[in-house]
This record gives sequence, C-alpha cells and structure tokens, in this order.
Amino acid sequence: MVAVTIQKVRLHRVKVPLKQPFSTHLQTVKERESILVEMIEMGGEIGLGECVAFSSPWYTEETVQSCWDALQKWLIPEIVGKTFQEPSELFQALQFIKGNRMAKAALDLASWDLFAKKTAQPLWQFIGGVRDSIDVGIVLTGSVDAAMFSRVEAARKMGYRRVKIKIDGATNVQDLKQLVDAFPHMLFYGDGNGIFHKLGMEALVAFDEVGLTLIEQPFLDDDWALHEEATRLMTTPIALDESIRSYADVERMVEKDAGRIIVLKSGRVGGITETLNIHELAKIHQLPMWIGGMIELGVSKAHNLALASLTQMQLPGDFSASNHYWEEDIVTPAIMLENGRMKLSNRAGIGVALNHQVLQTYCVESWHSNCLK
Ligand code: OSB
Ligand code: MG
Repeated sequence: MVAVTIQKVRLHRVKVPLKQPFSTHLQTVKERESILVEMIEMGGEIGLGECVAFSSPWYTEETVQSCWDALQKWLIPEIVGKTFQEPSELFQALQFIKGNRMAKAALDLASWDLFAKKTAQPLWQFIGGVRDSIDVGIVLTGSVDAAMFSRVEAARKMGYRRVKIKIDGATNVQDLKQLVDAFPHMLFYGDGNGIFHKLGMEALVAFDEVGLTLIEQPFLDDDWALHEEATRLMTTPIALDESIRSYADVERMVEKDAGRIIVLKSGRVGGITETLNIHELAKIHQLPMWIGGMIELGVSKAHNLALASLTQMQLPGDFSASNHYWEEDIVTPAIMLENGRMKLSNRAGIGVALNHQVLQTYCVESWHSNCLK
C-alpha cells in the first residue's frame, strides 16, 4: 500500500438533460443533476468520484444540495491535509458524521480511484475482481405496450441480454408475460420500487407466472416482514434494492430471509469500502448480487463496472452505454458495449477521465477546498 496525502478536493455541480425522460410511479427524471469529485493528492494524482443523490428526495433522503453542503462543511475538511494508508482509512475518518452516505460515497469512490492510480492498477484488479468483461442490462421505463416490444427488440439488437421493466399499478401480468415469452433468450427483471405496498401481496404473487428472473423491491424500504412473506410465497426470487442501505441491512435480509438477491448501489451504502464488506458477507451466505443503476454519468458507471467484476456479482446489472441516457457523457472514453458486454479497462484506476469540454457545457457551479501548502 502507498500513503496518500490529500492536497485538495474540487467539486463540480452539473445538470445534464436526459435524451428521454426516465419515468416511474415514483418520479419523472428529465435532467440529471449531479456532483463530480476530483480528489487531488500531494503528488498531483487525481481520483474521480460521483455523487448519485437526486435533486429532490424522491428515492433516498439525501439530495444534491444536502450532499453539496455535507461535502463542503463537514466531510472534505476532515480529509484535506491528512495522510491515509488505504481507502478504508479515509472512509473511517468520515464515520463520526451520521448518515449522509451518498455524500461520503462520492469521496470514498474518489479515494479508491486515487489509490488504484497510485499503485498503477486498474480499479477492478485493485479490489480483487475476477472477470475482465461484464454482462450488462438496460432499464426500459414506460408501459408494456406494442412500443415496448420494439424497444426490447432494439435493445436486443444492440447486444443487451437483460431488460429491467418497471412495474406500476397499470402493469398487466398477461401483457408482461407475453413480452417475456416473446424474447426467450433475454433475461427480464421486474422492479416494483415499492408499488406492492399499495397493490398488495396477492397482486404481487400474480406476477409469479410471468417468468421474471427476479422481482426487485416489491415493498417499501422497511417492509421486512412483507418481503419475507413474498420470499416464502413466491418462486420468483425477491431482490432487495432500496432496503439495502448498509451491511446491517444485508445481515437483516439474511436473518429474516427477506430476499435472496442483493441489488447493490454503492452510493446508497456509503461507497466501495462498505460494498466490499457487504460482498464478503454475501460470499459467506452465497447470495448473488448485481449492480443497480442511478441514471449515473460515466464516473460512477466506471466504478460500478469495476465492482461488477467481483465474484458475487453473478447477474447482469443496470449498465447501459453512455449513449442511452446522454447525448455526450462527461467521461472519455465513453462507456460502450462490445458484443453485448462491457470491457474493463487496463488503465490504472477507473479507466476513464473527465471530458473537461463536456463538463464545462453542463457545469453550473464549481467549488474547491483550500489548498494544503
Ligand atoms: O430502482 O433501480 C431503481 C434509477 C433511479 C432510481 C432508482 C432506480 C433506477 C433504475 C436504474 O432503475 C436506471 C439506470 O441507471 O439505468
Ligand atoms: Mg430498483
């Protein structure tokens, strides 16, 4: 391990329009507001991070503004000028601050990129990844109608082998079954985002005949008993997304048998350090995991790709190419599919750099900490 002294941290707040709105029963996202992190060490190396909170608290409590404030007022002052032997030490230095996991994750991600670069290793190798290319999937929102068949077919032609469909009050079991049956070589996930809290257990169990690979988060974050009941009643495995906010939540999922698959979002659990701890627990209990998306830009996606190389990441995650949501991603090279997979980079760190020209187009505000002299 190398010692890294943090010289300063730069933040860029961006607003990037989506090509098409991302619509679920929870919210319609038309523009992605986000924070990009540049963590600069004394030798001049830069680690990149991205904060995945949304503009308003429709998905998690944190927001871009709450993270912007927490980073500047409490988190960054704790690390500037300090020397760390490894990323988990930097993460530990932030733990006296309660919650604010997405804000912490933005720094934790940047520190993992920084340490990987300092040791001249690709991040996926630095964290012990076991595969150099990743099976990927796309998320298609909107109703299950004739247009959805064409969109799935278009995704198939692009090379995606997994499609995640959002389930809401209007999703018809038979329509969804027809879609799934029409693409026998494709995996389909159904994401409830808590909708069955309203629709009820019986409505959920009806989806068992669809042939989905899994159903993601049918009930709300803390509906542990309902998720346990669903796991007991259904053949289709239950995957928990919103419910998994920490290592302790995975312990709870196992203890209660409230789900059989983990949807991991590193932002929601506080970053890569906590993700690796969760990954160890998942290994012990032989729980499959996959990486959930946050409509993120290329920095977070590159970190996610590295995480997807870990042993327990046994199902294709939410990995669409840069050109699915964005006219131009803020990273170079852009993230692309090659024969239906994404290749992990041989470059040190996350393998992508900021495209400063694109960043400038979408940047609404920048901030930097005081320099360490
Ligand atoms: O529930 O998985 C979710 C996006 C924003 C908020 C919540 C979710 C999602 C997605 C992933 O479905 C979309 C993507 O990044 O492709
Ligand atoms: Mg989800």
